Amino acid sequence: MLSSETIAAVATASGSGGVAIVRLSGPDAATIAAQICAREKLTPRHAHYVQFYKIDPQTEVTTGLVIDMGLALYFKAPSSFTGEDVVELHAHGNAIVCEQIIASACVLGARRARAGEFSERAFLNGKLQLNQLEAIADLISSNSEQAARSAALSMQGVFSDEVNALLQKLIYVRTLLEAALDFSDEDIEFADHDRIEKELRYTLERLAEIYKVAAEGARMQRGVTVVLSGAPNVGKSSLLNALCAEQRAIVTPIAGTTRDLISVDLNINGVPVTLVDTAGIRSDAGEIEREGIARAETACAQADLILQVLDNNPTDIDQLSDSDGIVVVNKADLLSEQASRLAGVVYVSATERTGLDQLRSAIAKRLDISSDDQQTPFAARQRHLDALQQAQTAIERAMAQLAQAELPELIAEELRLAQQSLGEITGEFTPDDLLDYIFREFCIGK
Ligand SMILES: Nc1nc2c(ncn2[C@@H]2O[C@H](COP(=O)(O)OP(=O)(O)O)[C@@H](O)[C@H]2O)c(=O)[nH]1
Ligand SMILES: [Mg+2]
Repeated sequence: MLSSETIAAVATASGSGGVAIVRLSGPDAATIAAQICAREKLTPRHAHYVQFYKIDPQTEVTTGLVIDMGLALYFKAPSSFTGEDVVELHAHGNAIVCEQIIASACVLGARRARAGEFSERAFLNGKLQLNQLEAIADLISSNSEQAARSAALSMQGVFSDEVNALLQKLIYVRTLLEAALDFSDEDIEFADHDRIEKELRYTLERLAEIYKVAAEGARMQRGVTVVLSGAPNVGKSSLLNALCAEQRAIVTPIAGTTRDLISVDLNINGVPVTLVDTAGIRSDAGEIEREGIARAETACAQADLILQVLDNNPTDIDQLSDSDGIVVVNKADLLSEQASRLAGVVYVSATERTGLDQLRSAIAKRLDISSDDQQTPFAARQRHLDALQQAQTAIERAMAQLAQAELPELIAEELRLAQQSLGEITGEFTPDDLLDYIFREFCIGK
């Protein structure tokens, strides 16, 4: 499905820089670019050192005015990112220069690209699968080395290969069921029954493994949220300041100082962590503080992990359970040497900055953040996780029906649904409005 329109946009980040790239894609990309560069034609995969000329909007020919000098690179269809004719014009990194080049391209019949339109064309022309394009977007926005590495894996197709292997399995089982349908009066023959069951069981196991890796990858992309919770004045804000080595939150000896949520971005073992400071929870608070407490409660409900902060006199330590997160006793500097220390509790002093490394390792351990030598998970998004889960439920239903010797048609229908869910990940069965939604999230020029 090649588009008839040629689109243009700046592919590089906005702002000033050494180089900026204007990208053209579509049937007229090469002729439009050649006119801007005042060349007869461009040779594919050849770096032309050229001058970019301004095109007159009235006469639609060159004004002879040089906008900039740079390189023109022509990627002939289908060997390009979009699968169409693509030309990259490498100019100097200035918004006004780029704008004049794009305006000239538009005079010659191009139009400005919409957000994500280059990626959309790459997808529609079968250059990359949907989740690979999403991985490019994730790579561009990743903010830790691990997130970038996992996005690069998905971009290379590691995730789609896994999904496609599962799809092949489901198709195979469906052919076994089709064969059984030919003898529709009888039950599925015993030999086939066993084979189908074995295959489905295997598929479910693989699905669970892939889900685990994808969930880890998804968390790495979005980062994790860790919330500081506890009574007023235990030193939550001080701890946030100590962990980010900045005075981000106001600290006073007055209970109820923090009202709004304050968050800082940290990096723990290569994973982006958003640490959120909250209002201390107490019952006799005024109106503003009550709103702060409500926000604190919401933050805790949405957190990946909660740090329960207590001060040096932790009377209520026994009431906290494992599910409450990590118990952190602050103001350890006020504890006497002889004071007993509980196992499983992290002792820190925000003001003396002691115990912070132990706290960081406890956070990493609790979040199961993989260390460098472990296998890097591939990047995934929530919609991929949802699709994996839907496929899993459909296969489970199919297995239950198989066990009850239901009609092969019913089992086949469940497997068709599972296949459809998995197909949504790679874009094979993705409704148009979802595609639209996904690509419009991308930025212009991508
Ligand atoms: N001695 C000692 N005092 C601390 C420590 N951390 C915080 N404080 C003090 O405890 C008071 C309350 O601290 P703050 O961070 O505002 O507590 P929050 O209400 O839980 O946010 C302030 O006077 C801090 O200086 C600590 O590790 N040791
Ligand atoms: Mg505070």
